[in-house]
Formats: sequence, structure tokens, C-alpha cells
Amino acid sequence: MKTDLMRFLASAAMVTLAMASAAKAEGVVHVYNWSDYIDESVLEDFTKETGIKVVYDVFDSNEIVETKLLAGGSGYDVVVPTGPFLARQIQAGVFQKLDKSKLPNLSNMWPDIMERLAKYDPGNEYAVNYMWGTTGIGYNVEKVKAALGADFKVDSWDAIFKPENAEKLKSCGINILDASDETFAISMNYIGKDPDSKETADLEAGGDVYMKIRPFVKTFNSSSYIDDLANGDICMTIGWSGDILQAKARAEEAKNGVEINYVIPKEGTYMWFDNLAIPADAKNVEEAHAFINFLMKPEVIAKASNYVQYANGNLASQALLDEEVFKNPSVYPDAETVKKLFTISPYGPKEQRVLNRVWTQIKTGN
Ligand code: N2P
Repeated sequence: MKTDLMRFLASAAMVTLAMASAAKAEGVVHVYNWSDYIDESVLEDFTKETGIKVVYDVFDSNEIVETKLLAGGSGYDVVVPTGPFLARQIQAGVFQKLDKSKLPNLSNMWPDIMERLAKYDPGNEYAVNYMWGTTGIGYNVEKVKAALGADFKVDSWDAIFKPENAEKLKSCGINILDASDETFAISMNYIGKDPDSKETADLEAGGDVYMKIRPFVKTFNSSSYIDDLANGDICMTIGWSGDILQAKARAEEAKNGVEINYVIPKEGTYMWFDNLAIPADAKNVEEAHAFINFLMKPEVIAKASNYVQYANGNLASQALLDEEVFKNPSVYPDAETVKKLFTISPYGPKEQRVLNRVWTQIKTGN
């Protein structure tokens, strides 16, 4: 026979449960991520598992994210800046430290990548790697053959940076990523300078590489270039590894006869890391941690990587990756290729002004 106290406790427990599930149903997390960077079913899976709704916005440049974060009140709970931007944003105080007690899946992460990320986030206190990749050349095999000759091998930055090549590619369309920190690191490296140089003279010399090919460039774009490449509207681009592989997959799916290839040029290129971090003024901190913890589940991040064809920073996920992804050196570069990759550090305010000035001149063609 139930006592009054037992009945009271039972009903109190039910009220608590009801309140908990109501709170669960009302939870929300505002996520700001790069475009073409997730399998949307991952977001649905998260909501199914936790009851937390995801409001998901996308961007295609670190500068856009930075402007919002520095202004404050972005409304985002999770954002995904690249290493050098993360580093200076941590300095600027725009992020909060992660509460690692809420991130048990940290144990799945890849120590090598955490170590590389620690260059930007000492002690891995503010961020967790989402994906990483390289910035290389994506091209339309047939159109480049037609423009540069059947024997032309696209294995060097010469393919795009030599004005005589760029001139021949003009009519089929060249795109350059609108990501100046990366494009300058690449052009400075190409002319034999330190890709991480912040010297005005080096930046100007790096800018000259683009000035010389400027008349032959069709677009400066970092998102719709994926479809442009897949549709045959451009034939060569400086682009991000997974974006180019997605363009290739889209062309194959459309059966439009466009064959796309991605190369990491022999002179080397930038290896970057995009990372999950929580703004200091985030309103849904609990949910933000739940979201980041969910993305660190091996099966979840493997699903995301299989879809977007970017490498991730989760060691435990590797056994769950599709062979075509994990064994593809364009996604997970082999040790030999990794030796040719470099990283870059953040620009200081003065250096950034020089970079902005030169990049604007290039884009406007003046
Ligand atoms: C996804 C682009 C992510 C790479 N479209 C940029 N760091």
C-alpha cells in the first residue's frame, strides 16, 4: 500500500521528468558553419537524440565570421573559425573556455591534430577540430587539356600562376578563392618566400603573382565555385580539397560529362584546420557543448566526412570512414605529401591592413 509520502514523491518525480523533457524539447543551438560542410542528416540525428533543435547558418569566409564575433551579440552558440583566425579571436576574448567535463567524447580525438591545433589554441582550451584539409587546384580535365595541350600536366602552381597558362584558361574560366590569408601564403611560397611572412615587401611580391594573372581571372569566390566547376562554368580554381571532390561528385551524379580533378601542387600548399568554438556571449552554452560532443562521436563525424570529403580530427572515426575517403590522398594526404604542407600564423592588425589593401587592389583589378 502506498503511503502519502510515496505518492507525493512519485508525482513529484513525474513533474520533474515532464519538466525535463519539456526543457529538452525547447533546447536550441545556433550553429554557424562553412557552407557545404555537413551532411544535413547529422543535424537531424542530433535533434532526434537530444531533443535540441539546430538553427544552422552558413558562411564562406573567415572575415565574415570575425566581423560578427568582434561586434558581439552574433547570436551563435557554435562557430567554426580556421586556425589563424581562431588564434587571434581567442586573444580578442570572443570565446569561452570549453567545459571538458561536458565533452567526454574528447577521448576520440586524434592527438596529432590536437597538437597541430594547439599552435592556435595553446592547451586545446577553447576549440575542438571539426575538419581539416588543403588548398589546392581543382580543374576540369577536358577543358584544361583543350586549353593547355593534351600533354600538359597539372602538378604545379605554374598551371594557374604562369600568365601564359592563365591567359589560355581565360575563356574557360579561372576562379580564385576569396581567402586572402591563404592565397598570399600560397603565392609567397610559390615565389620562394616564407609562406608565413608578414613583411610588406613579401606581401606585395605575393600580390604581384595575382596582379599578373588578374586580367584572366573570371571570379573570386569561395562557395558557388563548387557548382561552377561541376557545371563546366569554370575550368580551373584555387579551391579547398573537399569542395573540389564535392564538385567532382556532383558532376558524376549529373552525368554531364565533366571530369574534375584535385591536385596538391608539388611546390606545396597550406594545410588548415577548422574548429568548433563557443562565443563568450553564447546563450545556449549547455546545448553548444552537447552539439560539439555529438560531433565527436566517431560514427557521427565519419558520416560527415564521408559526405563532405574532408578529413576530420577524430582518430576513432577512421575505422568507420569509406575507403574512398580515408584512402584518398587528396583527403588524407600521405606522409610524403604532408611534408610539403605548411601552416600559417595570424596576421597582426598592421599586417592585416597591408594584406587587405593589396587584396582589394587585386580583386578590383586596379
Ligand atoms: C567548406 C569549406 C571549408 C574549408 N565549403 C575552409 N576552411
